[in-house]
Order: sequence, then C-alpha cells, then structure tokens
Amino acid sequence: MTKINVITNKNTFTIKHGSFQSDVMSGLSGLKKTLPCRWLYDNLGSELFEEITRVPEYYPTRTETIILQTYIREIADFAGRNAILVEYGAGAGIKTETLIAALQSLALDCYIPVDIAGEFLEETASRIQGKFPHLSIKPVVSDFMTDFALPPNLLGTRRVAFFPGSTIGNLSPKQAGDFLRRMRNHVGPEGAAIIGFDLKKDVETMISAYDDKAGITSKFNLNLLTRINRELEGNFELSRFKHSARWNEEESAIEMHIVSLEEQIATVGMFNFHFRAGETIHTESSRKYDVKGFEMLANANGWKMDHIWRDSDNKFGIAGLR
Ligand code: AVJ
Repeated sequence: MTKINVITNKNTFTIKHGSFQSDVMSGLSGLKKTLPCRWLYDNLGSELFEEITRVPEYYPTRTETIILQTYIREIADFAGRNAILVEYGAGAGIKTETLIAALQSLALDCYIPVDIAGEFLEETASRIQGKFPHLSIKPVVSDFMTDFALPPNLLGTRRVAFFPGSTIGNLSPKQAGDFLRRMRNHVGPEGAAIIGFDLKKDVETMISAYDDKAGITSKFNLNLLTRINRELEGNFELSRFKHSARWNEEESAIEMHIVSLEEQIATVGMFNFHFRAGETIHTESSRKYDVKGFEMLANANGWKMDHIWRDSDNKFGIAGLR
C-alpha cells in the first residue's frame, strides 16, 4: 500500500493512501480544492441523502422508480429467467420496496450485492433474504471501482449487472469506461447490464434538484466539513461557508461546491488551509447524459444498447445493455 510521509521538524506521521485523511490533505492542498464525493456518506450523510430523495425538486430517484414500475415486465424479459443479478453499490442506502419488488419480478436464482460498506451490505442482504427465503444471496464486500472477482460456482443462467440510481453519473468518463469494461468481464459475453442514468435537461430543473428549497442538499454537502472537524480534528466554522450547485456545460455535469464566504484559514489537525473569499471546494460531479452520448460510452466499452426505458417527460433513462 502506498504511504505518504508527512515530515515536520519533530515527527514523522504516516498517512494511509486513499484514506479520508489523505484525501482531505491532498484535496485541500491543490490549486483547485476538491474532495472525492464518496466521503459525503457517513451515517448522517447517508440519512441526508435518503431525505434528498424525498424533496420535491430531486426527481431522479422517484423517476427511476416510476420507470422500473412501468416497464418491469419488459425489464424482466430482458434479464431472462433464473438470472444471476450483480448489483454494484448495493448497500449504499436502504433498498426501496420498488427495487425489492423488481428483484421478485426478475425471478432470480442468485443475487450478488456488492458494496464497500460491509455493515450496510449485511443489512441489505438479510432484509432481502427475509423476503425471498429461497434466493441464493452472496454479498461481496468490495469497492466496485477496483478490480475484484465474483464468487465461484454460481447457480443460475445469465449474469446481469445492475447499476441503478444514476451512480454512474458520479464517475468521470474514464472511470465510467473502466467500470463498464469491468462489468463486461464480470457477466461474460452472454451477460447483460441494466443501468440507470440521468438525462440532460433544462439547467434550472437540474440545478434546483441539487439546491432544494428546504436546504437538505446544503446540509448534506456541508456535513463534509462537520465530518472533517470530527474525524480529523478540523476547525471549520460552517457559518463561514455555503453550499452551491453549478452547471458545468463542458463536463455536462451538475457540480456541488462548498464556497468560502470570506478570506479565512481553516485548520485540520496540525495543518492550515487558506481560503480566498469565494474560493470553493468541489465535492461532487453528477454527469447528465443524452441517450446518444450514453450509447457511445457503452459502445466504446464492450456493450451494445439493446433497450432504453424512459419516463414520459424524458427526465431519466434506464439502459438495457448486451
Ligand atoms: C446518489 C450519486 C446519484 O448525484 O444525484 C444527490 C447524489 N448529490 N444530491 C446524485 C446526490 C446531491 C446522487 N447520487
């Protein structure tokens, strides 16, 4: 494992590469301050995200649910009977009843939830096992952005990768490409994938989804500073920062930023970080695709778009890839 040695005049500390601490230290030291969005999801952050899915402005979760409900028979036909479903990022958040109902309609032989958070994953697995006593469930604790193998000797026929929630939008084009190829390796040449992605639309609708009137998304974003204060002995004063949601046309992404309201210095452990007035920490990108763009991404990484299911307002898409 790569380590970064931080040398001061008195002591040498070792910081584990890829840890929260190392990401905060390097993310706040650069010319452009940025933090990986996975750190938004501590306990409170995960609860706040659940709350976001219920605010009126945040359309993705609810729209994807409607599409799943509307087209579940077609989606089940696409997956085929006795499939092995591999769900990436499955433990993050409570499974909605719709997703569970979808599992039922899919008539699966085996369900493989993959997530880095082992605790959540256990919860998800046992909850689903309770509803489907005869389903073979094989949870895999892994970061789905790294290479990992599926359990051997799986029962069932075709393997189907499932990646709902437009989580793919958080990945850069390179990461999304790597991920699609990994999925292909996991399911093999006869396999399939079902992926939810958010569609590009008018900027106002997209921005308000990430800047709701009730201020839940703002709390969700600023909670990252609270987490730094708690876990890394930071002294961020939340009242001196604000949440901001922005549209980046070149990246076709909504970005969340934490904006410094004034010039200030914040301390994390024994390090000082200077902020200019208006300087931001970029905390998340949520990419929005059009159908053609998503199809090109799929084609370039080992897939053909076989189906596209959408809501009547064209807000969200679920792609069936082969
Ligand atoms: C869970 C990654 C799909 O990008 O829409 C919601 C996270 N961030 N509001 C998204 C999120 C701010 C969400 N994903």
